[in-house]
Amino acid sequence: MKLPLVHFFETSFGRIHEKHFIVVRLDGEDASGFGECVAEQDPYYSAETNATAWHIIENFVAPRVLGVAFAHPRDVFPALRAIRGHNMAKAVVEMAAWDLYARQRGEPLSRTLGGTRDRIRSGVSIGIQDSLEDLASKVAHERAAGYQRFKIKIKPGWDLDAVAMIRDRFGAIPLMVDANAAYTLADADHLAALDAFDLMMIEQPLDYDDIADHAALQRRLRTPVCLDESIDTVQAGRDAIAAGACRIINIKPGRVGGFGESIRLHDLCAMHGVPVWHGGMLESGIGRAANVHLSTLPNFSLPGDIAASKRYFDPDLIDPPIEVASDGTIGVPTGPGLGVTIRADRLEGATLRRTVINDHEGTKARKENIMVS
Ligand code: OSB
Ligand code: MG
Repeated sequence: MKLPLVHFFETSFGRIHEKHFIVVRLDGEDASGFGECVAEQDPYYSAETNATAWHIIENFVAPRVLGVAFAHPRDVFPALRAIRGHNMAKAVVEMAAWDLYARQRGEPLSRTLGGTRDRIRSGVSIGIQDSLEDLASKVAHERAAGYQRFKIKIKPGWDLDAVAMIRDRFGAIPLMVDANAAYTLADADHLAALDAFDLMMIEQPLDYDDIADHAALQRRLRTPVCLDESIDTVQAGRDAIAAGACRIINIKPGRVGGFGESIRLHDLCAMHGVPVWHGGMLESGIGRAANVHLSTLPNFSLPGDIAASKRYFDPDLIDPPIEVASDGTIGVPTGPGLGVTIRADRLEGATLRRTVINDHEGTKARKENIMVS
């Protein structure tokens, strides 16, 4: 799919104006399930890209899933164990299987996942802007919309001044920063200056594999460290907590291999008293609705990066779009599965390429490639 973004989004690794992503539809006997892959065009947030995800889904995930009688969608991820890494490719199929299963049972996905609330707390992620003035007007706009937490992206050269400006102009709003791995431990003194601003947390300041360095940094900061990119498996979460590398974890199901692994990570964090919140990857309504459902689990105790559809896409691929109430909460859809209507016409309009993979009695996978444009 290709969808234009309402506003460009800039992180420490670059600016995008449109979103390219894969949607998987999994057809069962009496229903279909949908999933949205969070891989991007470039291997900057993660090693995966849309091209690698397509390759892995088509050649390695599909043959292990199609025609197999799974008792429960939690059995899908373990069935993909032979495939190393590629969690985003695995997750999109696994999440479509959960949606399919929930629809077959006629229950909202939140219930299938073990969720316990009917509204979730919403926060916004504000990208790097061209000027502090632009940042101030973004914060003012999102504050007026009622969001419960404000996150700004930072990088060297766009950090202390941006935070100082927000504290100066907006006072004690719930504020945090996300560096997307833009710093090294050599920047520890610089990052410690953030302690003066009472931030809720600093997200992923250092590199992906730097668990030990994050632990060293956390020892020097009063501000809690939250890990995103580093936690690409449940085991990485366990090791990061044991090492003292973070006090908070951001869960994105695409990053850890789907809902089953997200639930395991959520439960592990709960056991260690580590609060979690749901991350976002600029998803269309399909992935956004999935994120809303997962956020109903009890240890998602902090507002997540799940904001209104209209911040990203207009129109979104779903009806109704995800909306945020004036108290900064989002109602959880109550219909079967994702509980939102995926607009076939808009899906069609956004489609760049489609592949149909069939399974006949679990023996031969027949593939039919259709280039749409
Ligand atoms: O690090 O959380 C991140 C978007 C793309 C890639 C990585 C990240 C993000 C966001 C946006 O912060 C969250 C959202 O609004 O979807
Ligand atoms: Mg992040």
